[in-house]
Amino acid sequence: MPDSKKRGAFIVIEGLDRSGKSTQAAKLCERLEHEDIPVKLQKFPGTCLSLSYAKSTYFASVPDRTTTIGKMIDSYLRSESELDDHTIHLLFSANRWELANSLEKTLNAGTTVLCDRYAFSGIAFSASKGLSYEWCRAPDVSLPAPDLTLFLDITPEKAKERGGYGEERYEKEETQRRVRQVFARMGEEMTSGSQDSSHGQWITVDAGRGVDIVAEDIWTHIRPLASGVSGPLNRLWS
Ligand code: 2DT
Ligand code: MG
Repeated sequence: MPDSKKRGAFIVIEGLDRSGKSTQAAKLCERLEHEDIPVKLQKFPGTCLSLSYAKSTYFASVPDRTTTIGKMIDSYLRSESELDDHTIHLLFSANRWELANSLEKTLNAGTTVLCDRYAFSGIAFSASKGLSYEWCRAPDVSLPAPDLTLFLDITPEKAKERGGYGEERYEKEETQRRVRQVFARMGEEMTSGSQDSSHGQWITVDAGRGVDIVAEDIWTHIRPLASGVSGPLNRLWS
């Protein structure tokens, strides 16, 4: 049971496509529920989902990019529209900002939030296209910062073996390889102490292993946060 004086933990799961984010988020949700920890799943790009909705719809891979901005992003990812790289980057960030207030309220009400992708995907995917890393980070400065980010690390080769990529814009081995390089840079910066700690803790998890082994590994990092967090929410990079 969570401590009523504490807020919920803000946990982000990041990684390449096919790294197992959705599978692990589902397992983690179930485990937290089993421990009587109130938990909500949030997906970016997308909207906030209750667990029952998540179980019935989200994990059946139905796109949940339901806000007005989410719909624009969805159309871009499906190559149904073209947008300048800067423009789509700002839309992804705007999608986080439009959901930031409700996210914060949920956390302050004592509910743990599990977030499938966040600002780190924003930077990794846009910077991999050649946009400046600093420019990519700027619009997400001062968003609610996660307490913990789990980066599910997998090689693009191994990810591809898991049934291949889908049809969306970034679901190509070469793209994923470049994105992984930016994630690696981010991970180094966030664990080296060369930056302030307002981005929360960053843990790299070897996601090339079996589902249950990865889930157990993840749980060891989540357990200390499961009963809630005492301090206020940090702001990303500020
Ligand atoms: P899913 O496969 O998880 O639905 O993601 N992306 C995501 C960005 O380029 N910028 C962002 O800020 C976010 C959150 C990653 C769809 C794709 O959108 C990319 C893959
Ligand atoms: Mg995808």
